[in-house]
Amino acid sequence: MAYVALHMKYSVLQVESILFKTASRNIIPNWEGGQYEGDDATRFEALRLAMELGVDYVDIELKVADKFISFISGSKPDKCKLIVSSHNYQSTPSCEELADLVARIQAVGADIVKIATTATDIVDVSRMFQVMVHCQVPMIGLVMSEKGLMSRVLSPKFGGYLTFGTIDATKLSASGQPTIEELLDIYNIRHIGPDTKVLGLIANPVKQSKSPILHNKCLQSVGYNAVYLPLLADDLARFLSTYSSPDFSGFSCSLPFKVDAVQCCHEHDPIAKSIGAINTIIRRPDGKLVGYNTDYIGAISAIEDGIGGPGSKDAAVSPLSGRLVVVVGAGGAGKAIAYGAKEKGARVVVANRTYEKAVSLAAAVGGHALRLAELETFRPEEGMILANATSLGMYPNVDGTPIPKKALSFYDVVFDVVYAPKVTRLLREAEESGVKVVSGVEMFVRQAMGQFERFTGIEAPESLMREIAAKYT
Ligand code: SKM
Repeated sequence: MAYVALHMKYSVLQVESILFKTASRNIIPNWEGGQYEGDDATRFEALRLAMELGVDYVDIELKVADKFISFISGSKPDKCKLIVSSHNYQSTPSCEELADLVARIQAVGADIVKIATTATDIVDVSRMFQVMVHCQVPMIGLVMSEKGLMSRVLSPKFGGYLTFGTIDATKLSASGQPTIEELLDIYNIRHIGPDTKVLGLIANPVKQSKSPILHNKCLQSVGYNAVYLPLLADDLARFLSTYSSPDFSGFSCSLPFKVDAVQCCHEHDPIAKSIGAINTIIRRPDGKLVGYNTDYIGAISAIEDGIGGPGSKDAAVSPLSGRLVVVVGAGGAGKAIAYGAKEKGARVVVANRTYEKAVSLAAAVGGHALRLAELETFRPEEGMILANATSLGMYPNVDGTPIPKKALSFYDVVFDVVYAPKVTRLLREAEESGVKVVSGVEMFVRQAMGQFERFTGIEAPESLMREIAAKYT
């Protein structure tokens, strides 16, 4: 058996002893989108045998449910529940179509309705939630693909009968399936219920992020009833207007949405407004979205501590004061660092692939703009500080770097916002060139502390955060 179903009311041991389906996706027939090419007679026999051997559930597709029910003709033991399922590997239909499907599945005599659709956009999952909360019979509603992950983790919140987790991450029975370990240890699924608040990182891509593991472990440590999800979105405004209930109470926001987030929020913290980028969104009880920027303090304090020596961050004068800071990237993170460097009295140079964006950010902080190619020879003075605020070098494109290695020796300190991997190509080459480096992990932890406090109103457990960041980055 390649996966087990996690029944909300069962203990782990009980769950693992349930033979839920005779195999994985390869027993779903090819006409239902699976890989099973055999005949129904053989499959029906296997399911009947499983029933006789005492399984708790059998799962049969709606298209052949009538045929299967006549085949077993009243011989189903009382304890065995019949799940009747429908799979859609292309899309998620409208609420009306889903409700109609529920009614058709109920009509054939299912004990449990199961519908698995596919998310082409994360907002598709909301339709499954709507149908699940209104369903009068036990229902399993799952939305496949990475964009559908929410449907699997939030199943207990929206009244789902059970959810699926794979035992082995390399053997998924459907796309987007988390592992049992992730469901239990990271998402703490046994504690998710109707009142659980939903937090998460809205980004694209999002898989590389360590925020879910970091925030979930910290939420658990303080006993706060919330779960933090990776939210792979295509459009920030569409996401926020779809998941607009008070329970969707806070979000981190990363590439490529930090600048769009400014338009999406009703109110802004003054610093976030001046920066023009937001990495934290809080939904107030009145429904209004308020935007903050915790990147700024996270990055700048990490760089100040990294520079060290006299004039450290606690001194009246920042160690950045009077220094030349070269910021590569003019997106959300670039804006936060350029703004912060200027606030600390540094002179700022901005280099960016799209030169016009470098010009506009440089103008906003009273600095100068460079083309990316100019970094190779740019050396107006000694003691410069380089901050990479692009995603170059981030998983999976770990070979990327914003500047040729030979130019790194022009700098005293090199900082990278990328923290996955912990040692990026930029940081490795800087170290090889004898330059002091400041890891993105420092900024990651510090910006997350600010977010955690806004999400929960509770002081962030800093040492636990550092422990988790050290273990998982
Ligand atoms: O600003 C942060 C964001 O809050 C979380 C994050 C991540 O999880 O990778 C990266 C940064 O953009």
